[in-house]
Amino acid sequence: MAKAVWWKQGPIYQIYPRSFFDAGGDGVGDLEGVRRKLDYIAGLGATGIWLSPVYPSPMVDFGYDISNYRDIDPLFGSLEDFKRLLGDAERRGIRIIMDMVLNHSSDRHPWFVESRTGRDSPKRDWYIWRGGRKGGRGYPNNWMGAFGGRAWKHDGETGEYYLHLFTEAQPDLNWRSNAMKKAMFEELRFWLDLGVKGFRLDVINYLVKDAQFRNNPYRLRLTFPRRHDLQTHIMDRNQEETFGIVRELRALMDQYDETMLVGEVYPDEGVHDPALAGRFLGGGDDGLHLAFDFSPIYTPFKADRMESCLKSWYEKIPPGGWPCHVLSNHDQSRAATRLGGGDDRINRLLALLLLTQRGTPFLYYGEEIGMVDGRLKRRELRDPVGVKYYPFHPGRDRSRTPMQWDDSPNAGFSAAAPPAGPWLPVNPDYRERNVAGAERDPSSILHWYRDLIQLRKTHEALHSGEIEFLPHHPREVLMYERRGGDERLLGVLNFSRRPQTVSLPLSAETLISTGRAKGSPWGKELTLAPLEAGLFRLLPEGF
Ligand code: TEU
Repeated sequence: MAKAVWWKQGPIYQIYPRSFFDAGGDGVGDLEGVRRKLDYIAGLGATGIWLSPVYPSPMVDFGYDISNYRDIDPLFGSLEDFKRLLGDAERRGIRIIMDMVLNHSSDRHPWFVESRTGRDSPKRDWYIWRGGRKGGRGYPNNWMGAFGGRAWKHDGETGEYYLHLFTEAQPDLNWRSNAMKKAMFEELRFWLDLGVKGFRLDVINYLVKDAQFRNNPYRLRLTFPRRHDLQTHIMDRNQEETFGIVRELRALMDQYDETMLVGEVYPDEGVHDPALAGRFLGGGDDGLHLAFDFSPIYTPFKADRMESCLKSWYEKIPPGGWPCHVLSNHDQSRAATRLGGGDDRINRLLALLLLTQRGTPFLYYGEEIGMVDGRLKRRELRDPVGVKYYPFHPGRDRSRTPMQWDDSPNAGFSAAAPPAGPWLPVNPDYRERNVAGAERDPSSILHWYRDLIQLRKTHEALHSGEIEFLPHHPREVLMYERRGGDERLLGVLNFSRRPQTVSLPLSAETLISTGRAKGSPWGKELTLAPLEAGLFRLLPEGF
């Protein structure tokens, strides 16, 4: 049987290290904590881990503001801890990819400290500096920061503005500077030489900005008052030159074995843009290996909507390219809340959807036990977005609450005693929803995930096969065929809360289903229970 390379096989498990497991007992998760849970991750069947940033950082944006690209923040451990984690993961067949923030650094990064010393600093053009309009007092243009206010900060010392598309503690790097690019590529090499197998590239489509710094046009939106979302970001993102840099990044990766780049391609808030994500895959072998299309995150829980969303994503994958899928991450409301409303039947359906599509599935820690969003009080908020926009925007802390390991205090995440406790409150539902309890219960959602991942691994049709969506069935049902090796498998998902009957192209037997026993045979008609999701093997003609 054809074996898929690790990053095509997946799933890749995203860990937000602050919230995974706190081995040090200070209330914040750490690398040693991740290392101790490797058996759990291996048991799940993940082939890779994506670690959200663990580099030294003032933590204004919880690590997405890097002040040193070559080390580990003491909060998470040391470089030695990292190497130990890497080695132990590798022994279990798990690769590690780092989160890499190329668009901006922290304002405490020595590069920026040097850049801001004067207009003639040798690193001045490593960042984006502009004089003001109207005699120097007006902002250089109308660009807004994603985390509030203008994207320009006036610097008293040199009288110019620097660009920061996120907080002012995150100055944007200038990717038109070859010296900066060269230095940054060396930072990537540092990790590749250590044995890291790739990177998740933060806001990769933001790297290059309009050469003339023209204004963004405005768009109409009836949403919460983030002025940033009232602009169409055609000037501060998605510039043609970015694709050239992506090709160079790919060429660097190609010097190392089995490495992978996955790009966060961030569209205008709420906009479906699979075409944009697809462009980052280049011709299939000269762009990123994978790119996130966030359309499913903006899609409601409806079979027909999900189908058109997935289809349009597949259409944008270049020949030789490879799709990936994501339902939850550290920025968004968890799918279990957003789509599932806490209903485990929906969580199981989503798991089957994610793990039986064509392309690499990404799992966000806790998704496999159906963790839901935390509900935080104002004083508990830590995320700069939540703090700034309270109560209009919930911020991102809700999807970053500690992993729920067991029903002991702090959900077994940390031994930190009150009043300190975990850095974010544990969701009180941990008493019923936790790994230890799910392990003991063979009918738990955790076992459902494991079984699906196992199936994905052992069926070529699932991990490497083609996909085709089948027409002619009730609108509430999503039905697709996966074909590979000599097998034809059928995913049938009832998105409605009513029974639904579908006709199958051939008789089938059950591989796995929320509604019926494994192996049970079916004629050409299948009646699904409410919210049932199943995977069926089509039997040869005549059965
Ligand atoms: O996210 C990009 C981004 O634009 C989102 O943070 C978005 O603004 C947010 O979800 C509010 O709607 C990436 C990282 O994933 C995020 O964690 C970082 O904060 C951000 O870049 C800056 O590095």
